[in-house]
Amino acid sequence: MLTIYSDDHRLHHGAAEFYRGRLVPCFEMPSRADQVLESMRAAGLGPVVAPARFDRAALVRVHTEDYVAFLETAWAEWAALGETGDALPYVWPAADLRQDVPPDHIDGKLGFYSIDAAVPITAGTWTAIKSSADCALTGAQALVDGAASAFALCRPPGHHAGARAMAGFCYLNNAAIAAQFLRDHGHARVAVLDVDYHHGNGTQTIFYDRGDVLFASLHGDPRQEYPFFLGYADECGAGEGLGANRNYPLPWGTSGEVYRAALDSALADMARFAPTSVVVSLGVDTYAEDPISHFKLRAPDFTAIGRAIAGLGVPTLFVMEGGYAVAAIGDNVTAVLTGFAGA
Ligand code: Q9C
Ligand code: ZN
Repeated sequence: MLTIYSDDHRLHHGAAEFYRGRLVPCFEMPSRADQVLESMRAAGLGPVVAPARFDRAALVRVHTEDYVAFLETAWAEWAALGETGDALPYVWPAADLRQDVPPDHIDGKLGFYSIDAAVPITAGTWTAIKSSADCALTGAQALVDGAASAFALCRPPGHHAGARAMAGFCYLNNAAIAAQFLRDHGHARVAVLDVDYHHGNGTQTIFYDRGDVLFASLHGDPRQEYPFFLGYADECGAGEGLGANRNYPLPWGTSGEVYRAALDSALADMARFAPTSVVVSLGVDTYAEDPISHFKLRAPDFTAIGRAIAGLGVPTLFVMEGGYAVAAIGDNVTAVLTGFAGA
C-alpha cells in the first residue's frame, strides 16, 4: 500500500492546550507521525512518497474562503502583537452572541474560527497543515488513478475541523478534503468511515445535507466524551443528505467485541450506499492504553478492523487522525493496514 508522508508535520509543535483549568502539554505531538512511519517501514507495507502540491482551490471546496485565509495569516497577525508563544483562542461566539461578523482583531478571529482551545497556532502551523492536506489529496489522486488503496499519513489530524472552525488538534479537514476531491474527479458516491475514538464533528457537518457523501462514525458517546455537542445517534442527515449520516456512540469501557459489532452495522450502512470509494478517518485512540480515551481495543482488534473494511471491496483511502499512546500508535496503525492488505 502506498503511504504519503511529509516531514513538514514537524513544523507544527504546539506547547500546550487548555484542559481542566490549566495549560497541559499537547497530546498531539510530532513523535506520533514519526512512530507511524517507522512501523510502516518496518512492516514493509509498501513505498513511502512525498505529497504533490495542490492548489488551495481543493481546500475551499470544503472550507470557507475566509477560514482558509485566517489559517494562512493567523501566525503573522499574532506575531505582530509581539507575542512569541503559541496563538490560542480565549473567547467564542457561543449562545446569544453574534456569529455572523468575523472580527478584525486576531484575538477575536481565533475564537470566531474555533470550537475549543486545543488548537495552538505556531509559526509552522500553516505549512504543516497544508502539507497534511496535500498528503490526503495525493492519496485521493492515487485512487482516482486506479490504486486500490493508499494511506495518507496526515499530521496534524483533521476530522474535528468544520467548514470554518478549527478544533481538537485539527485545522484542515483532510478526510473531507479528500472525499470532496474524489467527488470532483469521477467518484459518484463516497463513503467516509470514521473510526477515531472521537466523533468526527467536522466531517459530519461538512457533508450533513448531502446525499453524495455518506458519513458513518463510531465514537465515545457525546454524553460522556469530547466533542460533547455532536455525535448522537439521532443525527441522520438533512435534506438531500437524510439517511446519509450514521452515528454509533459507544460508552466508556467499550471492548473490541462490542466495537466490532457496531463496526459491522456501520459497514452494512456503507454497503447499502454502494460507494465508489471509501475514505477512512483512521484514529487509533480507541486503544486500551490511550491516555485521553476510554475504549479497550488491542492490536488484534485493529487487525480485525482493517480486515472488515477490506470486505467492502471498494477503493479505500486511509487518512491518519488521532492516537496518543505514542509508543503503540505505529503498531496499531500498521495492524489496521496489514489487516486490510492481507484480507
Ligand atoms: N486533553 C483527535 O483525536 N481534548 N482529536 C480532549 C484531553 C480534545 C482529539 C481533552 C481531544 C481531541 C483528532
Ligand atoms: Zn480522536
